[in-house]
Parts: sequence; C-alpha cells; structure tokens
Amino acid sequence: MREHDAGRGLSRRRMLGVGGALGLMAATGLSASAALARRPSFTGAELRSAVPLPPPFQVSLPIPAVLKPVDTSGGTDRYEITQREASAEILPGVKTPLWTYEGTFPGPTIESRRGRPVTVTHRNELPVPTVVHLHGGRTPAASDGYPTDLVLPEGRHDAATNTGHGSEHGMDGMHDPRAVITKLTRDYTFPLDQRPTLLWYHDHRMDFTAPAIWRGLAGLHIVRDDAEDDLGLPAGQRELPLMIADRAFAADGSLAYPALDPTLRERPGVREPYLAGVLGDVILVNGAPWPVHEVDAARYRLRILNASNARHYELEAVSDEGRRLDLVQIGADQGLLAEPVTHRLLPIAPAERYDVIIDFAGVPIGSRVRLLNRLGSGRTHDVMAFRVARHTADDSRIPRTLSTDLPTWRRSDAARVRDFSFRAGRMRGGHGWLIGGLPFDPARTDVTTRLGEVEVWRLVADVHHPIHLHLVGFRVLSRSGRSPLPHDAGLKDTVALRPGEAVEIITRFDGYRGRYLFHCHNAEHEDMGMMANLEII
Ligand SMILES: [Cu+2]
Repeated sequence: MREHDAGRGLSRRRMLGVGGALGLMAATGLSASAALARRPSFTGAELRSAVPLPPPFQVSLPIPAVLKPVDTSGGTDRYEITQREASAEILPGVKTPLWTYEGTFPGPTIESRRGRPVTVTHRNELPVPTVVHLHGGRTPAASDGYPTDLVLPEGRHDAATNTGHGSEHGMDGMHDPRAVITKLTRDYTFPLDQRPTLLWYHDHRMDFTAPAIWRGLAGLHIVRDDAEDDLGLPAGQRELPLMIADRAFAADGSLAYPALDPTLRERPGVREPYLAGVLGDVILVNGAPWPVHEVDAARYRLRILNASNARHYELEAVSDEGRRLDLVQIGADQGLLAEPVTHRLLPIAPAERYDVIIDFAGVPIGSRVRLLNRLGSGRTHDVMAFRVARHTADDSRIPRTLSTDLPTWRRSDAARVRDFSFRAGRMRGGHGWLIGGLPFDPARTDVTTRLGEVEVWRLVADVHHPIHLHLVGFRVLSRSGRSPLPHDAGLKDTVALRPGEAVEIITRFDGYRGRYLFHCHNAEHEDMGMMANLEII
C-alpha cells in the first residue's frame, strides 16, 4: 500500500494481473494455465446439502417484519434487538437451528428517516461474542462495529481484552489495546445523516464474520426521505426487499459450514477446498428457498441485496414465454442514481445492493417471471419467481431525473492516489488473503487520511474481490483503464473486482473522525486477513 504519482500505474497493474492467476492457483489448487484459461465466473467452492431440496417456486416469499421502536421521544427512535439462537423451517419439514436477531432470519427490518437518529440496543444471548456493523451507514466510529469492539455474552466476561484469537493452534493471540468491549449489551447509535438507501446490519466479529452471517446474523435497514417519497416510485406492497443468500444444509437440518472450529470461538478459518469462499447449493430470498411471490401486472421496486458470503450473481428476469424483462436500475449501494439505467443482465457481488424497477404489465396473467442467476448452474441457476396474478391500475412512474445531489468529485480534486492489491498469500503459517501483501492487524494503521480530503484509490485483484469501504460512499472512475460498467453508476460502497482487474474509485472522507475499515466482502476472505485500517484524523 503506497502513495505514488499517476505514471506508475500501468506496469504495476499488468504485473499484478499475472500474479493474480498464480494467487488463484495457490487458493484453489488449479494449475496456472488452467486458472488463466478458465477465467472463472466465481471464486469459492460449493457445499452440497445432505437433505432433499424442495422444487423451486413453491414456498412463498417472506417479507421480514418491520421492527417497532420501543421509544420515539426526544427526536430519536430507540430499538432493542436480542441476538439469540432460534430454529426455523427454511426447507419444508426441516428444522434448522440459527443464530438470529430477534428470532428470525433475516432479522427484523428497521425503517428510518434521513437525519433522524436511531439507537439500537443489542443484547447478546448467543454463545459467542458478537459485533454489529450497519453496512453502508454513515456512522460514528464508536458505533461502527469495529471487529474487536465485542459484546460479550453472559459467562464470557473473563475474555475482556482478548480479540477472539485463541492462543492455541498456532494463533498469535492478536491484541487490540483500542478495543472497546461491553458486557451483554451495547447501544449502537446511527445518525443516518445520509442519502436514503437500503443498508443492512450483520455480525462483524474479528475472524468469525463469515460463519456468523451464514448462521443467520443479517437484517435490513432502510433509510427514506421526503424527496424520494415524492418521486412516485412503486411503493407499499409494490416495493419488495430481496435479501439473496446461498446456504447448504447438513443431514440433521443444520446449516452446513466448513469451519475449522465449529464452536466459532477459538480457531478461525475454513477447511480446504473452501478457502476461496463458501458457496451453498440452496438459494434463499428473505430466508426462503427459491420462493415465489404473487404480483399485480404493474411496476415493482425491488431492493436487492446480495447477502451471500462469496456467491456472485448475474440476474435476469425471464417470462414463461422466454421474454427477458428490463431491469431498470434506479439506485446503487448509496442511494438513487442521477437517472435510470436499463439492464438486461445485472451482476451483483456480495454486499452490493441494487434498487431496480421491473414492470410486469404485458406479462400474461397467470404466468410467471423467473429471476435467474446466469452464473449459477443446476439448482443455483434459479433464484425466485413472480406469478402475475391480475390486471391493475398503476400510477407509479420512473422519473427521468432521480436525484441531483450525487457528488461530482474529479481526479484533480484528489489530494493523493493510493494503490492496494488484493491477493492470496500466506498468513499465520497458512493460507491467507492479503491487502498490499499484509494480513489484517487491528494494531496497525494502514491508511491515515484527513477529514474532508478527496482521494483516488486503485484496487487490483487476483480473483473476485468485492471491496467495501466503511463510512464513505465512492464513485467508480475506471475498470482496467476503461470506462466504468453500466452497473457502476451512482454512489457505491462496495465494488466488485473481477479476476485480474484494476478498478479506480474516488471518494471524500467526510462524516466522522476515527478508526474505520476497508475490506473484501467475500466474508471468508475478510476472516482470513483481507481487511485494513482506515484512520480518519
Ligand atoms: Cu476477497
């Protein structure tokens, strides 16, 4: 990780492209030529479920309940969430134990208004420490869910300054003197002074984020404002949050996950051959397998989140007659675009969100529109279906101008340019995923920047790495020296790097001072070192 002038980018980029293929070889056991030739459409290995799987498009789409505040006085909405074990019937007739927010997967949705602060008191009744991060939130550092800011469960108060690394198994007992540990509960305060969008909250504990999300610790958080409400977009029953996540099921109905330590207490990481990412063979939407939803022949607003640990999707909507419907993108991770962008295929990487309008008018009543994943095969090709039930009036619209407040940072605004490589490597004597050649260390400051400064970052990948910055949104400037792709439009907080690709982003570090993170949102990569500290002073 180093700063440099603009001239040195290309040769370095080319070099990392080749190194990337070698990194892939190290990660998956492929030969270098096979890795280069294959240009894989995904990174990771798929677990097979050991229980019978239901046919697609039978279970109805659940909509996560909206959480009621316990108090709304004093200009703040206060919520309480208990993190606890629960069991759910995800597959028909199969009981699956989960780790949950408030007993459900996904957790309850929080609905909030721009600029109206929300405080969530999380109570940890799980058997392990937890950390809550609101992904995409413009949040003061104390509430941003730094991975060592643990909430300890009952009976684990002895571990007061341990980050969660065990001292056995060759772990290095990494110590973080800045960690703020709380016992049993913690209040997270979110000012939500930010563009309206779909956020999500999930566990972010040091070394164990991937298995904790996999077990169910994820929920949605929607921010709205009056300007967006006034646009006339589809709303109410015609606005659907869709949390897409893959999972696999063991013979006893539990979620299968190849953790080295199934108690998720001491030893982080996953077994071979899942080091590059854990994929499931069941596609869940809002916690239901390949669900179906009955719709009117009208426009719908789909608020899509890819909450998968490692699986990428390329979504398309296809009617029973074989017609591909337009996916009209109106928003990105960090809110509304300037104007709509129409896609036939929409790639979505882990942690990305897309705000999309689909119009079911013209689809024959009684027939279906399937949402498919072009990157899947067999059962993972299907995502969900919509059954068009009835004709209806539709007074919704898609304005040609959606927003006028997107930042317009230019390269010449940048105080500096930084380079980061995201590559496979060695850590703690085993396989790791490294940023700039280094595995995450909470005690090392990787980037120091001043509040209010604009920077250009060049991100270079070996395999797929969806890169996420905490606190700030950014714009995509280029991909491998070319223009950004259509789905890079708007303000992002996660950008999907493809194998061998270099992506330039530009952002302004504003909001709050303090210690933040940037990391890969392939959750297995994140747990195996691919995070770095971002100190805003
Ligand atoms: Cu990664």
